[in-house]
Amino acid sequence: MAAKVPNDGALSEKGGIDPPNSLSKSAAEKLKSHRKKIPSVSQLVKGILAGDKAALSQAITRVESKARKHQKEAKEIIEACLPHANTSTRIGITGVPGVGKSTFIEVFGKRLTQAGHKVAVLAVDPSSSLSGGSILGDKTRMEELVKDPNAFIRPSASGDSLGGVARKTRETVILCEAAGYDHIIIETVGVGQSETAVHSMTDFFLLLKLAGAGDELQGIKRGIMEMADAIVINKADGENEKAAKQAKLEFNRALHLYPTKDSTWRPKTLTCSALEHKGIDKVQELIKDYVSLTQGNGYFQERRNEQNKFWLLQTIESQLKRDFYDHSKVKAELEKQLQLLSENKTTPFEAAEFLLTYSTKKK
Ligand SMILES: Nc1nc2c(ncn2[C@@H]2O[C@H](COP(=O)(O)OP(=O)(O)O)[C@@H](O)[C@H]2O)c(=O)[nH]1
Ligand SMILES: [Mg+2]
Repeated sequence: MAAKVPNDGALSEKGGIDPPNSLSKSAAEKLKSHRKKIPSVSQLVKGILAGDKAALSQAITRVESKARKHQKEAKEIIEACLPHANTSTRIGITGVPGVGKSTFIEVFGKRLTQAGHKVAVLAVDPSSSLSGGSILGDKTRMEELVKDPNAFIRPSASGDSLGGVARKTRETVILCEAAGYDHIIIETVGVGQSETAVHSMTDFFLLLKLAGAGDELQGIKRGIMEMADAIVINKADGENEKAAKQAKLEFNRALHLYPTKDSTWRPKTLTCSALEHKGIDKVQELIKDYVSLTQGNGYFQERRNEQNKFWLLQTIESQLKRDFYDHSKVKAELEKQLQLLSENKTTPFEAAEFLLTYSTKKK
């Protein structure tokens, strides 16, 4: 084989062994990245507004980056995109692993793009820093959508706190909207408080469920029923169809126990089979009905305003907290106060007050 290579003399000196794959690959990538010019903020903004997926991806990477330089750039990009944002229907989808979220999003997303829409799929999954992004693995289940020029799928941002992940996702939504995506689907597996986070950044919240053995209402996290604008029982196919219909009735009954929402929308229950593409059209119609109702009565905008207010306060709180604990003097004094506390020489309240005065002093 080596004889076919024209300059095999040089090769045979190495005993005919190919250079290690990983080495040559990383070396090639290094070379490539040196040659490729890093796009400027204005280039990225221009790309995003033109709907260029590569520019969008690169901008999101800046949003997700911890480097100060990138964070500054991200801020500029977001600012430039903001006037073009706020244009989409934001849909939150939650449900336990295996319920069929990815399969559902694949079919639902396809329907939307076929109707001329542009769909972005994002995820809030605080656990994904361990698994490397839940959607990443799911991309195989979204085979069609991944290839669709009118769909954009982004694995969840990793982060050490839900607040951090949620912020990045919210900023990513702005960029996606500026890039022309008129439907943003945000998926969560419901770890910790992630449902609440997704609920507070979406217009419509959909809970995917499975028909169980008569205990459908058990094991459902408190508050989720209240958040849901629709409960959709998936896998309503084959032998499961009857149980799904039964579950639908039960959920419907349960939903009626909740007070009417500010939106005046009555949460609905549906059944579907993402696998057999059945009932997805009904879900699509339902969301359309919801949007036209809430846009008509002003609730749609009101809720977004409320969400903005929530995130503003949330951001202040987390920033204050971080500044406090990052304060060099606080760090040292905290240890001392904890020691005093253990010796019964102070009270938690006195110690807290003492420490809080430090955070207002200069570092
Ligand atoms: N029978 C049936 N299986 C489904 C349906 N939707 C999804 N599945 C299957 O359920 C499994 C989990 O689906 P997936 O979309 O990955 O769930 P996720 O973890 O919620 O994203 C896969 O094996 C799917 O093929 C459905 O409507 N009917
Ligand atoms: Mg999935």
